Amino acid sequence: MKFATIAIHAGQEPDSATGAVSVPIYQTSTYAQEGLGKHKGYEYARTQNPTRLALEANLAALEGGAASFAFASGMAAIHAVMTLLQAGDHVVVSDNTYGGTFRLFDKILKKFGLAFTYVDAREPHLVEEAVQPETRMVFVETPTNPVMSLVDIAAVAETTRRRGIRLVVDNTFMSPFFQRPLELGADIVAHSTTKYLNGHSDSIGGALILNDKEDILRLAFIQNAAGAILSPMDSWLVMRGTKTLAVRMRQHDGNGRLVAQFLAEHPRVKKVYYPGLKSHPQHELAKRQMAGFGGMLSFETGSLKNAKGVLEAVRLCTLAESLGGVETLISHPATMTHASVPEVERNRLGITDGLVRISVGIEDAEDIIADLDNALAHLDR
Ligand code: P1T
Repeated sequence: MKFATIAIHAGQEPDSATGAVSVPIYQTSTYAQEGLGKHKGYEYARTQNPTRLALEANLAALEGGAASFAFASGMAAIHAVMTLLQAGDHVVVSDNTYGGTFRLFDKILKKFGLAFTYVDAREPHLVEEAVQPETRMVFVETPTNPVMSLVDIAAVAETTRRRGIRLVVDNTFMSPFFQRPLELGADIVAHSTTKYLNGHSDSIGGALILNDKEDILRLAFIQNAAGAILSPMDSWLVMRGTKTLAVRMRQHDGNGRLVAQFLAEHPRVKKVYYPGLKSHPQHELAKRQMAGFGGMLSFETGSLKNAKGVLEAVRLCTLAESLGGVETLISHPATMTHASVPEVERNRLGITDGLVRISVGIEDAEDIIADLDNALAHLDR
């Protein structure tokens, strides 16, 4: 079956008790047992919940994995995957990630004896060169948040496979509709379901999807033992989201291309970061690795004053953190999503005070462009 069909049907069996076509929200903490050790496979809702299990089956099918685990947030999912490791282990990380991911690694996990090396993962050989005898994982985002750099997943997977270490790919920006890292050789896919998978800016969640039998058992244990599970209500919301993932992603992509092109031609915009533009240095890799370019882009206005000018002049675009919802969101990475990255490092990565990020929504593209056109008109050249 093809993607849109899987999105609507995987994990979505009619409810066994009533035939309800929409998986019910099993809002319960526990399950009655018939006798000691006699139950229907459900004991306690941190461990098993039918609504969460339905979502997990859905997400596993969409990413082409054998199993999936849903967590209370994207950060909870990323934290869970890191607890596959132990003190003394080393991780190679793409130097540009969501600021919260860097914060988790740098401010929390380092204290527990994990070591991290950040590399420009646009160059697969730099990943290979950073691998040490203690390296147990490579963690990358592609495209990266917010400067839209790509990592060649197949090339990095060649290294990780040969060295016997895990490759974890945060696939939040593309969603499985445009990119399926497991098929390219990654071992584990991480998501903030808060974004495209849910798609309506009304739920926080995260997920991991993978194939390896032993890691599946380990993550099932971690999910239950550490307990950062996704609630039944949020599981239901994300399932409702994935049913329309295909149609939404097509529209995000169509609008993203139009907005990127508009910005690229605008005399007051210094630079646009969007993998769908021919000017993107990794445009060829984007075409090979992704089935579309999506709705995320950033652009350089040249100064904090200009960035502030745009962010405060827009009317349709909403100034807010987050991304991947139906509505267009606009943000300032340097002071919002990436404030925890040191300034020197931010500037090196291109996360300047003049950088503005847009999560292009699925409104009519003409309206988004008109709003940006109006906001940009006020800027200094
Ligand atoms: O917010 P949460 O659901 O915990 O997900 C964290 C996360 C993980 N990975 C990526 C690539 C992300 O972009 C995020 C969250 N990002 C934002 C809130 C943002 O505005 O960029």
